[in-house]
Amino acid sequence: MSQFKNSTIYQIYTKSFHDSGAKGIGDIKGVTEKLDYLQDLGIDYIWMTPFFKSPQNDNGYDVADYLSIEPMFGTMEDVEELIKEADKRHIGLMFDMVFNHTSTQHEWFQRALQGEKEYMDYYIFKDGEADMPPTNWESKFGGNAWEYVPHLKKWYLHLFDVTQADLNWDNPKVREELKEVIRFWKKKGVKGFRFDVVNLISKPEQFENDDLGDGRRFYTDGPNIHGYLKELVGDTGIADMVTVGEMSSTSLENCVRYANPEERELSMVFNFHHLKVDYKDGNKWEIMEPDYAALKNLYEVWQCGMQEKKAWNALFWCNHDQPRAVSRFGDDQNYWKESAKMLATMIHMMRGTPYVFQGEELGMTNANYEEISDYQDVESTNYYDIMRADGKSNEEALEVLKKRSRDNGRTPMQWNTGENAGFTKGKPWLRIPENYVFVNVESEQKDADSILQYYKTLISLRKKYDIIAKGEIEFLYREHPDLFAYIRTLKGQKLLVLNNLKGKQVELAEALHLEGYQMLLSNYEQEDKKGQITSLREYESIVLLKNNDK
Ligand code: TEU
Repeated sequence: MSQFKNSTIYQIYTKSFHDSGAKGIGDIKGVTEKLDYLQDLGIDYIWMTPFFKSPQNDNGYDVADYLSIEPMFGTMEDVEELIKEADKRHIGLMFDMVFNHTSTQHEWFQRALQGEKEYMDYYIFKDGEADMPPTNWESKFGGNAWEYVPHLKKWYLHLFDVTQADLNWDNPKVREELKEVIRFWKKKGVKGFRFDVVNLISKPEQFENDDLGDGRRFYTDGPNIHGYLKELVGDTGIADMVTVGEMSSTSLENCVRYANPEERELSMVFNFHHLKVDYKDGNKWEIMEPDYAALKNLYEVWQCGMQEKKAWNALFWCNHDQPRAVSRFGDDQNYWKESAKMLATMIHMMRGTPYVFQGEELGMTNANYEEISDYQDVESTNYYDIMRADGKSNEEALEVLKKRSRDNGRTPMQWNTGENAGFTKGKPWLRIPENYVFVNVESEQKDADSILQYYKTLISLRKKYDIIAKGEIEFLYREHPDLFAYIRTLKGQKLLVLNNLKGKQVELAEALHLEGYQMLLSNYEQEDKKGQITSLREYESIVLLKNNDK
């Protein structure tokens, strides 16, 4: 079996994990110091967000040199030490490759700015007048996606921040440079890679206005994307390592190719459709309650669609770009523990590889900031200005950020009840939510019923029962508004997973008979059910196993 199928991957947002000193910023040594915690949790791989040399306009997703370490995070020796120490604990490291764009501080871009033809071809420069961007495409962080360089009389494309210039993958030299980056880190002992927005790398031949949208339909899953991925993976010999591609606004049709072992592109993919079910009219900055029917449907379509073509999914609720799941899809006030555990059960028992984003295993919540000055993220501050210019009041704009800001997922890891939640001895770069006094590692390690202990169990079940990694999936109660249920099957064995998505009790129309089933896990005490289940309590999850009928 492919090694990643019964694995769990832990995502570290380097800047917010643990500061080994008093800088107020998480660093590489800080990760090494916490490896025992991660080993105890039972995870197999760590995906670390970028710590390469970078001006940090987008917290490291603006890379100025892929082969050197940003001093505030540490040194190359620190990285080597981390790889070695992780290896001792059977934990593999996955590094984050941001190959759609570089920082404008990167030497390639700086040389392009000096008019060196060779390096101008590394990026996407178009001729034009100062008042006429080549197309009307929008940047993902707001505003037009082109920036004018007066002395060159040219525009360059930036799908993200103006300091993140898109690379020209149609230039074979660019592709060779990026392969060298992979080879360099592979040689250092890295066990896998995460590829940032990798389905945006292949741009169209013609750049034209988008009369229907923001331009994404022209460059998402672009014309040469599968070829470029196969070349990158094949030429660097990483087809058998763990790789995951972040796929922005992608389609199932493309993902069954990206993540099908026969195509030799990637091990698995992140898609985000399920994380847009609370966007009103698809707009992230318009608040809406989650549409749970849509959520259920999306999971079903993706789980079954990927299974049908033998492609593999990454399973996740949280990452450094998303608000915290318990605040978003659960109830962090009235059913904090129950709903955090239910959300975890939902995805950990599905077909795919689960990702745990730092602090998710503690039930960390949204930040609940009251002031714009608390926010640091470039997307949040840009959109605050856009919302204000569009006529929203300060309070209204802050309400939106409270729910939608990426900083919700980036607040420092909560280690203990001490000063700064044990994250740093200095002043944290981002304000720590007040609930750290009870949402923290140390307290949850002492509590047998904690969210942390529950995650440990989920992770270990995947190792213990093959059916979780290998079983077929089929969905049950498909039209039910509140129940999210599925069955996994493997050689006559059955794993039944029932989740109540809501904070109200659900009665089953027909009692579910438990004969032959063994209770593997639940987020509630399970007193005698008298051989059947007739209802599920608020956010209740139940996992049942039935062995081969002989
Ligand atoms: O994110 C890609 C991306 O498009 C989104 O997750 C984006 O941040 C969000 O949808 C905007 O609403 C990746 C990285 O994960 C993110 O941190 C980087 O900022 C981005 O690429 C650029 O490198």
